Formats: sequence, C-alpha cells, structure tokens
Amino acid sequence: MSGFSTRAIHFGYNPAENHGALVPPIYTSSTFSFPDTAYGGRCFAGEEPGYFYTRISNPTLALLESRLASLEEGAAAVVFGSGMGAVTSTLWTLLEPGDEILADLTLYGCTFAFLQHGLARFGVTVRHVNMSDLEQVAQAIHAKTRVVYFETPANPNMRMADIAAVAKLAHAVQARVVVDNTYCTPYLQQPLTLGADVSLHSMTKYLGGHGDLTAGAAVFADAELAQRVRLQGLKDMTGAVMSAQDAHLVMRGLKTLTLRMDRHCQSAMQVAKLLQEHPKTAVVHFPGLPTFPQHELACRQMRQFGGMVAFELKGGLQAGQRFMDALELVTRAVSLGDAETLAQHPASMTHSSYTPEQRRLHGIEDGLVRLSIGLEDLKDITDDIAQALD
Ligand code: 7XF
Repeated sequence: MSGFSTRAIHFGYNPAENHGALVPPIYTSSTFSFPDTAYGGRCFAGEEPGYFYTRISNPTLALLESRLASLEEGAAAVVFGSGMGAVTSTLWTLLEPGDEILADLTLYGCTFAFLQHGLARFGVTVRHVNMSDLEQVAQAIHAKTRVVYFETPANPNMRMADIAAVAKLAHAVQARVVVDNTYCTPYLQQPLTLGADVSLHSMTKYLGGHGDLTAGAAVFADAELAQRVRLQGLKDMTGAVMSAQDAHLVMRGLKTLTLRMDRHCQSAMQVAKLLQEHPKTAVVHFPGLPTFPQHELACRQMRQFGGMVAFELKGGLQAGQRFMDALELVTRAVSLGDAETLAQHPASMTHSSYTPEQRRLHGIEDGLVRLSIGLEDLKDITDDIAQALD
C-alpha cells in the first residue's frame, strides 16, 4: 500500500477512466437513470450495486468515502452533510430504546445536547464517565452498554482517553466504540487500528481545511455496519446527505492535509510554550507539553500533538474575555482547523448548550479560551497573542 499522503491525493481514482481528467469530476445529479424497470427494482432491493439516488450514494461521494476508509485503515466510510449528521446518523442506527450509551464527561456542545435532548428523550439511557480514568470506565460499563463514545483529545479541554484500553473494556460486553477523531484527523491518530469500531469526523474542520464547507464522515471497521448506517441512519432517519460540490472541496483539502497538519502542529507547540512561560497564564492544555497530565499517552497514541490549544488566564473569565477582545490578527470565531488562527470562548459559545452547573461537573472551566492555530507565519501569530496577553 502506498503512503498516507499519496493515498490522500490518488486513492480510488484513475484519470484514464475519466477522459484523462486529473481532478475527479463532480457528479451533481440527484438521481440516476435505470436501463429498464427490473434493474431499478433490483437497485432498490439492494441486489444491484449501481447508483440510483444521491441521498443513498453518488459517485463523487463514493470516491471520497473510499479515500477516507483508506486513510483511516477502515473497511468502509459514509459521508454526511455535517459532523452532527455523522454523529446523529451513526448513533440513531446503533441504539434502541432500553440501550445505554456511556459517553465521556467532555464532549462538543451539540453532541452533548444531542445525547441529552435527542437520545435520552427516546428511551436511551445516557451516562457520562471520565473516560481518562480507566477504573471509572471499567466500573461504569455493564451489559446494557451498547455504545461507548468519546473524543480524544476532547473539545474543548483536551483531556485524552486511551483508545485501545477503553476498546478492550467495551468489547468485553460487546459494546461498540465510537471515537470522534475530528481534532486529530486520520493523519495524527487512527482509532480503528487501536480497536475502535467507528471513527467520526466533522470534515468542516481540518479535512476540508479552508472554512468553506460543512461536512461529516464516519469510518467503520465493519463494512456491514457502514451499510446499516447508510441505509437507516442516513437514508431514513437524518437525511443528512453531503453535496457533491462539498465532497470535491474535501478531496481538494485532503491533498494538502499532511502539509497543513505538520504546520498546524509545529505552530501550536510554539504557541503552547509561549503561553506556558507567560506569567499571566494559570494553565495550558496541550498534549505536547511535558507537563500535560497525559503527555505519555499522547506520545503513544498520536503521531503529533495537534493544532488545538486551550488555556486559562489567572484572571479567569474576565481576563480571558479581555484577552480575546485585544486580539488583532487572530480571529474571534468558533470552528477549527482553518488556515486562519481562531479564538473562541467555550462557555459562552461552543459549549453554551451545557448549563453552568453541567460545565462545572464536566470539567469545562468558564475562563477557558480555545485557540485553533492556523497557517499564518508563526511570528505573526505569537506577536498577536503576546500583545493581547500584555
Ligand atoms: O456539524 P459540524 O460539522 O459543525 O461538526 C460537529 C462537531 C463534531 N465533533 C467535534 C469534535 C466538533 O468540534 C464539531 C464542531 N465543532 C465546532 C467547534 O467546536 O468550534 C462547532 C462550532 S459551534
């Protein structure tokens, strides 16, 4: 098998089969014609592999799916119109009333809201545990646990979970392990090779990489489960289909994924060091710092330490807000993984779906500031952060 970057550029596409076109064509068609009625019937019965309607599958989406499956070393992938489309389509397929999902304490705000306001309202028991603490996980998992769900590093406080160890505990009760791999991308971390069953992405972030699309993906160790998520979760339950134009943009983003990630990671390391050495910061959360509590796990589980940094100033919430308002180059905006360095305040923005009490219980401090380190010249990023700290 060729290397990661080569597959990110070439996998699954042969120009000779497409008039020599270097860039794969974008199939915008929502529907596909049948040579005869019997063929159409066989498509709907699942007896014919052909395309028939884009909400189920489309050649442009299928190419992206095969590329993602290759990059994650999975059996199959399904793409969606957003990261939340991937989360909801997958979990609606895996869970039934009476089942239990065991989720980490810290989750992206809308994922947390979906568990609380979506799954819990339809008879699924939702429990949270500190996924970083294997003893707590071992005690919390029981026979009704069908899904174990976490992000690592978690949005926004960067806490990590040991994918292989959690998977071992979950598989002992036949629960599926679903990991949100958005922060890492398959270049930095491959949950399926560590034993996870599903690796989810918001492709709105690093995989798209340019802040100009919303998209999601789920990559599966088991192709049959991928097909169930496609035919139940995506087709019938959420309808969260991705557009072919956006699939084209994600494939364009994938071509430079490794280059961009290398730069994001290098710059984030320098920003984390600058913050840690500054007298005004109280705590810096970055897996690459030797003081990070799970630094050893990060070295083992991630290829590099990622492009996300979270920190708190000694002055807490007010100081954090003053810092954010003093930024000039760094842009105040949610989302992450873009070329532009972005700063946001989780308690009032991405994690405002938690109540203040829940944030306290779930380890999301009100003073936390989150940075997505972009691709600008490092000196311009650090100069802006330093002047805002001053
Ligand atoms: O539906 P989306 O493409 O926005 O993806 C949802 C999602 C799923 N998992 C993780 C780990 C995410 O970070 C996201 C989106 N997070 C953005 C953020 O944290 O800035 C959303 C802005 S409100």
